Amino acid sequence: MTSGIDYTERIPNNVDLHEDRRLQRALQSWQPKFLTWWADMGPVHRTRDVYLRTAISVGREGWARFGHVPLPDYRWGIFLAERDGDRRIGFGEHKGEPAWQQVPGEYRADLQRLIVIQGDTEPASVEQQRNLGATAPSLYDLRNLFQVNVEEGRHLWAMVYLLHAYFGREGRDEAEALLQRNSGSADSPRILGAFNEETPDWLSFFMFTYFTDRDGKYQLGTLKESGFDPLSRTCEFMLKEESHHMFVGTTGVDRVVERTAQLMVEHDTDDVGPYGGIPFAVLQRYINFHYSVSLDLFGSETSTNVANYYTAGLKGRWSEERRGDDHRLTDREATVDSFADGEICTVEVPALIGLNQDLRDEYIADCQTGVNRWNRILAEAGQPQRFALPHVGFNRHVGAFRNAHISPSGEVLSAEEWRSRSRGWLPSDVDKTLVRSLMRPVYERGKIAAWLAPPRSGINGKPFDYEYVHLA
Ligand code: BYC
Repeated sequence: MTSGIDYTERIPNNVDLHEDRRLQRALQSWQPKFLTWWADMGPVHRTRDVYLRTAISVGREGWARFGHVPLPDYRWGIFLAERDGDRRIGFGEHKGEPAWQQVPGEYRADLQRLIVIQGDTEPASVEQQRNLGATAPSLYDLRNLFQVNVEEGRHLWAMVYLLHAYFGREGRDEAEALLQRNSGSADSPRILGAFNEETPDWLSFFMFTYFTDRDGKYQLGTLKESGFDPLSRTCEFMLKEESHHMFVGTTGVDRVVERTAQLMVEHDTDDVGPYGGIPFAVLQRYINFHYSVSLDLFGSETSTNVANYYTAGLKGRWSEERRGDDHRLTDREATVDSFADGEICTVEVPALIGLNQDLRDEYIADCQTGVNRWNRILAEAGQPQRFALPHVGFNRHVGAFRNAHISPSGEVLSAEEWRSRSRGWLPSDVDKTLVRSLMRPVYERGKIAAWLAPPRSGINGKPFDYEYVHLA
């Protein structure tokens, strides 16, 4: 395998695809279906070209090229991080054995399922975001949206490559199904809940890229540890691309908060809606929604699935290498959240079955850093309000709290209390209407919508007023 990528090939790749004609033919027959899906379900907004980053190498020193590309000409390809011939499995009952280059028969079904679930989220997010181009707040933001979209498309390619290369007929069928399920479809929805929610406005987009893409970061981080080396290597490279998606979310919400704080100071009021901003309380309700929906993506606090994945060496922990234990966990215990007899409590469980919460806790700590940033922006503007992550049991549909009614501050409520009070904690129709009313497109170079501040710097050293997108 080479670290450079040959763009003269029909499917650019660094996996020596030309040496396996059958696999190459199978992927070449999937390629037009992908392009049809992109045309039907991908970005609706017409552009002449977009200033995009394209991967050209997986090496440490420089892996991307920037340039204006017509979206339909974007070259999706297959890129795996370089192979470490000495890599060994770092956890579970196969700890210390050489990493697998082929799928072990006994783990085939589990691995396929993990890859399908991961693969399903990638096109789902493109579908969720397909109409956002019509209301972009600036050309800079429009470019970032398309960058995220093309990379999610590439992450789908990454999973489809694994399915085709290692899972035979069933893998090929699953690759087809990834294009047939659709976000929000009544008959054939996407697998995980958050990927069937709407992303109807740019505030939702920034929240999604902050909270939901961050689940992607953590899940990919655990799959990067996998004993199945091709999965590990593809996730390692995906994580490089993923960091830009986090950046879009983090700085996107920063800029909304900055503008809201400016308007609060200027007009001496919390109610900045009439001045073209998004009020603090609305932002808090969007945080509540996107955070709680994203927590559901970690599965249950106790899960035999995750115990089996770990023991088998398929899915590790976040920063597995840095953990100071035996990396097998067979005789360890962990404390996880629970809800029993109408009370929020914790229980001791075997550490292996508590691993979903282990990952979720890492994620929560990371989410808190964003809240701290946004609160600093408010403090610097001299405003007393502070954002907070809601209680982990708030608005949950998966896991220990799925049948509980819990307020953002962690109060246990009756179903009736929840019905009357939850409207104040989740985005209401009035909030959504207000946010949508602000979503008027701004396509003029260097201009920006009134509800968010411009970015501190542009992309790849370009100024904010660079022509990031040429419209059709
Ligand atoms: N919705 O044992 P349990 C990303 C199912 S995001 C619907 O508690 P487990 C991205 C579960 O499948 C990262 N169903 O959970 C972000 C199981 O079904 P089966 C995506 C759910 O299995 C933005 C049953 O309930 N990658 O990359 O330990 C843009 C019992 O589940 C949900 C991954 O998630 C749900 N929320 O963990 C673009 C990594 N939760 O098997 C991209 C791969 C659970 O009984 N997936 N269920 O039929 C996994 O590691 C695990 O499957 C999960 C669930 C963490 C999702």
